[in-house]
Amino acid sequence: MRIDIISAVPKLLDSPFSHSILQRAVKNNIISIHVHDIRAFGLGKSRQIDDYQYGGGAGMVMMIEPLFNCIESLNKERKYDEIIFMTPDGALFDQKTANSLSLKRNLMIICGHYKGIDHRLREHIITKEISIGSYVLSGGEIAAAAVVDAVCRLIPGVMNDETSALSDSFQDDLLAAPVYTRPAEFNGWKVPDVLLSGHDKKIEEWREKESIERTEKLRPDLNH
Ligand code: 6GU
Repeated sequence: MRIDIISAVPKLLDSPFSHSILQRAVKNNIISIHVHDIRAFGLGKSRQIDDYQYGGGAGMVMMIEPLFNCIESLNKERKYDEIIFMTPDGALFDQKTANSLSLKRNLMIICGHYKGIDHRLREHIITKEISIGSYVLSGGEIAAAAVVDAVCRLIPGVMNDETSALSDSFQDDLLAAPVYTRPAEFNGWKVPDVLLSGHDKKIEEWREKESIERTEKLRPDLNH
């Protein structure tokens, strides 16, 4: 999968894909992530990318031209399955969306800043709008990093058995069961006996029961 991210603050995206699982996926050519600075498409000597909004009001708006030109330069190179705009008024991102995006070949992600982007881009160019939660971030970059992480780890070959995505929380609208490692007792705090029993079926039943109980208690909104 190829992911192109358009940003006014590309430095914010230096680190998230340079470590751990995503770094390995990049090295193994399973994913490639390309960050583009909108400023390169800015207007005039000052490379302007934002302007006051029509009708007045506080806050700058990202101009249509630099973004459009940046998007078009990429569209000329390949066909994108989705052109995604990261915005707090987008559709709430969830595991289902991550699963469906993980099946695509080419994704373009646009990070908003300031008051937002000229709405004509949303009307004519953007194919999907995503929010990662009901709160406001100062830009779309951190949200984009969250989406890219959630999507990429689902691509076959990105994770090994140890990090299998199948037993993740949310994969079947259930939270994951608690996990423990050695020592079996610390400070008098014990690991549940069943996990030390070596009895696979009992362990599986215990995990399933814990999953259901934790989901009902902590996330009653999930309908498993
Ligand atoms: Cl995608 N962007 C911004 N700026 N804030 C957010 C968000 C996105 N999702 C939740 N809050």
